[in-house]
Amino acid sequence: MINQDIIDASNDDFKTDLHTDYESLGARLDRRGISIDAIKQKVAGYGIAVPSWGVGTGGTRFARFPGAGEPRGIFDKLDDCGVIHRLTGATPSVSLHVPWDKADPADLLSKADEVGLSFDAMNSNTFQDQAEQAHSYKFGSLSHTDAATRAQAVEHNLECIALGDKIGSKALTIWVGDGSNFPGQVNFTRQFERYLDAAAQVYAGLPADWRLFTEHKMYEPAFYSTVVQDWGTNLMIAQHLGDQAFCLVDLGHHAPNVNIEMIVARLVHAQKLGGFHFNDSKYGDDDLDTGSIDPYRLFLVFNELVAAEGVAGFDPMHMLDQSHNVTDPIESMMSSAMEVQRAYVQALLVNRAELEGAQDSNDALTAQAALKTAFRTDVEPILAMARLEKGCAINPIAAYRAAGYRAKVAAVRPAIAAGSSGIV
Ligand SMILES: [Mn+2]
Repeated sequence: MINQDIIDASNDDFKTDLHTDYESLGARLDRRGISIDAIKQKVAGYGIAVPSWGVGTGGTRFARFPGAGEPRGIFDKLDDCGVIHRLTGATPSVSLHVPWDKADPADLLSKADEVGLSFDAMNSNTFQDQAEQAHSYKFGSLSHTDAATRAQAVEHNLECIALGDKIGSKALTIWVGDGSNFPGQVNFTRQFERYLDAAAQVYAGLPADWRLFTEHKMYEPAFYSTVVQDWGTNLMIAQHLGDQAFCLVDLGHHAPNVNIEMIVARLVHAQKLGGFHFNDSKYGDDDLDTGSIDPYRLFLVFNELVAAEGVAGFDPMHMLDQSHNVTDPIESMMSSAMEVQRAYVQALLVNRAELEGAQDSNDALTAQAALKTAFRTDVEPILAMARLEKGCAINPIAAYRAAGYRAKVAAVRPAIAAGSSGIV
C-alpha cells in the first residue's frame, strides 16, 4: 500500500507552511468566538463511506476509456479504498454492491481488516441481468408486472441483507431502474403498488438493528417515468414501510435547479432522512466529483445537516457516489472526500445565533451574509492539520503521486480492453 516514510517525506514539504496557516486561521476564528481546535476535533471524527464501484473508471452511454491498473475484483477494490483512507483519514468504510462484490464473508472481513476498513450500507442490483438469473429485469424488478420476477428481485435483496449481516453492515440501499419510456406503457398506480408490496417483503427481512434506504431518481434508465422519481414518492415509501425505512438523497438525482437543501430540511422534519450519495452535476445525473461544480450547494446541504445535529434519531449515513471518466479514481475520491469535509467544516463555522436572529427579524441581507462568511472561510488548514495528526497526508494527492501506487498496481493488474460501454 502506501509506506509511512513516503507520507512523512511528503508532509515535510508542507508542514512549516501548515503550522503558520493553522495559527493564522486560529487567530481569525478566535475573533469570531470559534475554537479552531474544537472544529478540528469534529472533522477528525467525521467519516464518509466510499463505494466499491467508485475505484473503477466509469463511462458514459457512448464509451468507457479504462485506466491503468484497474481493480480486477472486490479485493483489489478494497486495496484501493484502503489507500484513499490511508492518505485522507476520511473514508473509514466501504459500501459494497452485490453481485459485483459477492465474495466469502470471512475473506471480505479479513481483507477489510488488513486495509483498515469496515463495511457501510449494502447495495442491491436489480437494474441489470446476471448470467444465472431466471427472469429478466428489462421491464422492471420490484415493480415488474410478473410476480415471479418481483419475487426474484425480493430474494436478491434478502441475499444482500444476509451477506451484509455477516460482514457488519447495518443498512441496505435499494435503487431500482423501474419505470417506463412511453406514455401509457405502464399504469402509474398499479406499478407503484406492486413496488410497495415487494419492498415491504424486503423490509420484513431486515434485522432489528438495520435500516432500509430507498433512493429516488428522476430519470434514467427509464426516460418517461420512474417508479421512485422524487423525494415525495420516496417519503411515501419510507412512511409506508415503517420505522426502519428512510430516504436516501443522491445529489445528482433531481431536476436542474431543484432546491436540494430544502428537500433535506423536509426529510429531517419528517425524521426520514437516511443518508446521502454525494456527487456533483451540471445537467443531470452527471456523477461528477463532489464539490467540483457547485460547492456552495454542497455547503448549503451541510448547513441543514449541522442545524439538525442533536435532533433525536437524526443519524444520516454519508457516502460518495461518483463516476470517474477522465481522472484517476483514487485521486478523485480523495479529493471528493475532502470536499465533503470542507463543506461540513464551513457549515460548522456558521454563526447560528446571528443567522437565527436575522431570520426572526426578517433581515435577509444579514442572514445570507452569515452563510457567506462561513462559506468564504478557507478551512484547508483545519482539514490538513486533522490529517497530519492522524498520520495521514497533508496533501494526499501529492503523497499518492509520490508513492507511485498506480504504476505499481498497473504492473500486476492486467489492462482492460478499451471500448466497453456502460455507466458504472
Ligand atoms: Mn446513488
